[in-house]
Amino acid sequence: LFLENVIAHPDFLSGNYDTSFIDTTPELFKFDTRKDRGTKILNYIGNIIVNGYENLPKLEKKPHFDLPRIPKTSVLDPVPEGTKQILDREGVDGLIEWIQAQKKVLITDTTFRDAHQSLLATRVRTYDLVAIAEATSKLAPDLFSVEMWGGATFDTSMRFLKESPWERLQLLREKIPNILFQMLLRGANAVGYTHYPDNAVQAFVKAAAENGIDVFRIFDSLNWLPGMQLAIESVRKAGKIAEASICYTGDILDPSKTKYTLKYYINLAKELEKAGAHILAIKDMAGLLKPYAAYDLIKALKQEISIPIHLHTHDTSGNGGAMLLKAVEAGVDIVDTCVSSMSGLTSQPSLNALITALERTERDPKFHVENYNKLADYWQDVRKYYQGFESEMKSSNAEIYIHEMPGGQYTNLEQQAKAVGLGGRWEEVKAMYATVNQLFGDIVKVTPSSKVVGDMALFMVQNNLDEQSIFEKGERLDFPDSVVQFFQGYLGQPPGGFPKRLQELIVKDRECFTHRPGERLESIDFNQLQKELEEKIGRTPSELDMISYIMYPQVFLDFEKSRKDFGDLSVLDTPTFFYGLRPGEEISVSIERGKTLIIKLAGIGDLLPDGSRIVYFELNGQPREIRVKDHS
Ligand code: 3PY
Ligand code: ZN
Repeated sequence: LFLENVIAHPDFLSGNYDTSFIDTTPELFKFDTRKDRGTKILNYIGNIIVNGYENLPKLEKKPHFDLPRIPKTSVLDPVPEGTKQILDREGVDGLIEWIQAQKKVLITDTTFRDAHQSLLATRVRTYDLVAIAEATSKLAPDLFSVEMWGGATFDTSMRFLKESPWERLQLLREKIPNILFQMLLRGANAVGYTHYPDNAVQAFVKAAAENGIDVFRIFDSLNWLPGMQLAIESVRKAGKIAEASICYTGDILDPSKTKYTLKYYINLAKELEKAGAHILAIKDMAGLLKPYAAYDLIKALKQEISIPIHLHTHDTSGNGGAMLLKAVEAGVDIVDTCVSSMSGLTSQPSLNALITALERTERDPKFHVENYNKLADYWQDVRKYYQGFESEMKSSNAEIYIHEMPGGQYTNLEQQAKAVGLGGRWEEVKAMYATVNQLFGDIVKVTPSSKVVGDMALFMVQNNLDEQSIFEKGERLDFPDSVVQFFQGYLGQPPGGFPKRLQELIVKDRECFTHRPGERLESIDFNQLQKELEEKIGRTPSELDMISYIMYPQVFLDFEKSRKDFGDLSVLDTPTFFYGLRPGEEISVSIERGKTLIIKLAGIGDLLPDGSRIVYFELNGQPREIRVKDHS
């Protein structure tokens, strides 16, 4: 007799037991919580049908979407060699030499990360990335890199999409074996919003490298060198490419702006080169770098440093394409762009446009634009799935030079403002964002420092405060946590330090520090953590689980619960994931190789007295009923 749990035990069945049973035979109380995968998925779809997807308006009927156009490539075609093979064959130094030897400008495609972080609130799902991955590897083998991980994608994938960021990385790596994979790493903040202990950052970098990341773009949200050093060292140790960033803010051509000058950026670039950067990134996260400023900056940097330069921008003002051309003229080595149908506005400038603009010039990247046009068709179709996350911004906007908000923050802060009831006061929030920046002493604004400025702007608009009232009432005000921690020094030190009086008002009697936060944070004890997490999730966590948990404890636990309740949702197509099914609609879901579920929605029952509804499905031809609580 195989006893799975207590219910099958003869003593239990005969009623011959007391409460000591649980102490003497604990193994019998481990219930197998696996429900069948079909039922789990039906539970998810049923819930979406009745209640809708969080943060999207619930629609009476699922919109109709045409199948996205996936460019045809033959599985028999070999995958062309690319930059990944150069790195694997010749090592980091060999790859850097190869970059230096190129006359053509090299191109990074950000479609898989920053483009959708900036346009669609980071919501693009692994399903839609994987579907176009093979075509990308075959049609775009000349890319320098695909930026496809890090930044906000790490938490968003677990938090909103209920899928694992690590599985995304592994699946894409399998499908794109020929192009370097690039991620955005927030220095000592890794992929989070706060500093982590040193050994957490080291473990994160090591795991990211082992699972497929080649190029780590490292930045500090205040351009603070000590916030980047450990990450640079960790990447070097992992044998990967450390690309360290100067975050660009202000305007080097404006003589009245004396804080972020050409000299300031050159000094920082030299320090980064000295700290071990293989490549220098100019990270123009808000799109403030104007065409002629880019020319001056890159010309000067080319004289002062000897590592390659990789330029990143956002096209919010509409000047992005012009700026890239001036940068190419000045000798930039690599530029970030994305596929045309995901480009422009708060995203990157169009790859398709740039490569045609450079045709038959000295630095012609010699790409086949028709290939990118095919990839653009796919993205145009897929983008429609995510229409509910699109920003209100419909045209380029030069007000960016006033509020200086990073591209990746714009749609997110807009959503945050709506969530706290300030949707109608969005213009005021943007103006306040600029006011807060000045109040804080004109800081670099990029995750997480940009979030602090955003939180303070929302706080001030919500409470009808202005600059003057902050100083008058500051002692009695309860500032947002992120603002207090920022002024305590949790994100590091801004150039020129914090404005003293404001710091006193905000921090009150809490402690402030000026050294690296990682130095005072206790190291993670991974053995201890494994035990702690095992108790919480009822299984032995993998190293990757532990890293996710360190970065985002509650988000990871919620994600784990979703996996238990609903199974792996990354197998669902996106329209079903967001909108459920129409009555009569049938889909097939491939849950693993050779295992497919055919799911059909037969009907939705009336509201029952207990506030629930029965959703009627057919699962592989068999009727199935799912009871769902109606939250409306
Ligand atoms: C991020 O940190 O997510 C960014 O995209 C910053 O620009
Ligand atoms: Zn960006």
